[in-house]
Amino acid sequence: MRTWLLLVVAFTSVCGRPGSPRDAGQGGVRKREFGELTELGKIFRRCRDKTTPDLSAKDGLARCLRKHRVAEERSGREGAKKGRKSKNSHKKAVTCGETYYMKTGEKRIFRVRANMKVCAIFVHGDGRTDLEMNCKTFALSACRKEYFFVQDQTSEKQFCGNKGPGKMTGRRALYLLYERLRRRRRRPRLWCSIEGVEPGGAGSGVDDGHGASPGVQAQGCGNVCGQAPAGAGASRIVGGEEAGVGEYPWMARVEISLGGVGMACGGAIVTTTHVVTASHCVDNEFLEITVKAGLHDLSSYQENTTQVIKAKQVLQHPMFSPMTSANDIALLTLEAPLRWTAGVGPVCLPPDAGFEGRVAVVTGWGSLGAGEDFALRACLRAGPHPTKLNEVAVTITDQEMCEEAYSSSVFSVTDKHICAAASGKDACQGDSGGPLVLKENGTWVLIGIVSFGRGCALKGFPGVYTRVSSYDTWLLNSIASGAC
Ligand code: 4AZ
Repeated sequence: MRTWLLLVVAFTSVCGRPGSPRDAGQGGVRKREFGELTELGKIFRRCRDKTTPDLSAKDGLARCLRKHRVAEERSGREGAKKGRKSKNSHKKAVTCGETYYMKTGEKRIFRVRANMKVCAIFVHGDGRTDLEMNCKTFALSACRKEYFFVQDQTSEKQFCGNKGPGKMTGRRALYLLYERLRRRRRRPRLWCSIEGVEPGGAGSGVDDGHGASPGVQAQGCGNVCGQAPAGAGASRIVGGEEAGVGEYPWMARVEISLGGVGMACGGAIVTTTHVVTASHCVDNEFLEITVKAGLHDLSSYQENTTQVIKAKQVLQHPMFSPMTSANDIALLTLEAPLRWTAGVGPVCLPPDAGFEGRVAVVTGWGSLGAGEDFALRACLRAGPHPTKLNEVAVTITDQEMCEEAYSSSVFSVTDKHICAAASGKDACQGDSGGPLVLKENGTWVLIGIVSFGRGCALKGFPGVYTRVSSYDTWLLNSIASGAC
């Protein structure tokens, strides 16, 4: 972690994680917090997580819902429509409680009528079709009165008031739930079209209607990813400095040993058994890899908070090129699961968005100063390395400018990279594999993995990171189902 002014300011606050869904109290009767799931929402989530969205599991979701009496309510009008061919049969209103498998070109309408109390539907692409949802009309009462709940295979979000979901594309499945909790004066206005379209590779994650969607998480994990103590990151953007203890719970130290020689890289925890790092850090089949989570100070080992687990599998991206550094991403599978604690937790995978001009944070135990020579991708080099985890705030640069800066380099920058820079601040030797994160709608998402760069904090040469959103699908497919 290179900083121009080496301002290493001790930051002593050991923060808890207020508001984290993981910390939500259990049992007893208490008011539902904003955004927290209702009982129905929880059943809904359970049904989603239990059911794989392949066609062999056809109707599994609907059956699960019926078992929990969620799909019972079918208004006479909607029920009567079932099976009847409408004049406009490609553009049909949905029936509450149904599961739909949509072909390309098919369209359904989810709308809320004034007398509706609850309505849940499941929509899947038929395997060769992506789903697009567009809510053209959205005006509900306050969340304590009614809400619209949208899940896809990896994320979920609740909407109420006038803030509906934005246009959502590239979904393989959508689970929609409207629920009226108490009387409301306002007539609900909710009209969403769901359309089957040719797969187009757009990102996943439920959109909040503000452009980019929040983070993506492995299926069935609930919303535990991307939670950090309040105040983490952005407030302390002056030079690089020591991170707070437990400030970045997804930060992992990846220790690599080859025939007794040790190196270290950074890594990002994404599930209890998976850590994302750079492929160049683990590019040898004889490595022994140990992951340390919850670690802060390398010089005073924190036995109580640090979890040390060996990696049992290393999955390098199949198209990784050590020559050009293309596809510099790898997924480590741990021998045993990590325990989520205040200082150890997962980061979310990112939505597919640009991020240019946004401020992000990179963390690591890498070098505090480096020469201007082209930084080869050794994970740990001699030189001043901090013993405490450092953080640095950097701005995502213009993509074209970065591609141009590295155009004559063998390590070329493509749209599968993301670049970040700030005057006198950068990732450096030893930071490789570490996370570049930013906070998206209250959730921290992993937008980059430290990959390479010319020197460190060298003017005109931003730090280059593997663009994680380009690998969301690869990661999600590589994370064994059930891992969370
Ligand atoms: C490295 O060798 C390294 N300034 C990481 C990041 C950068 C340079 C070198 C970017 O691990």
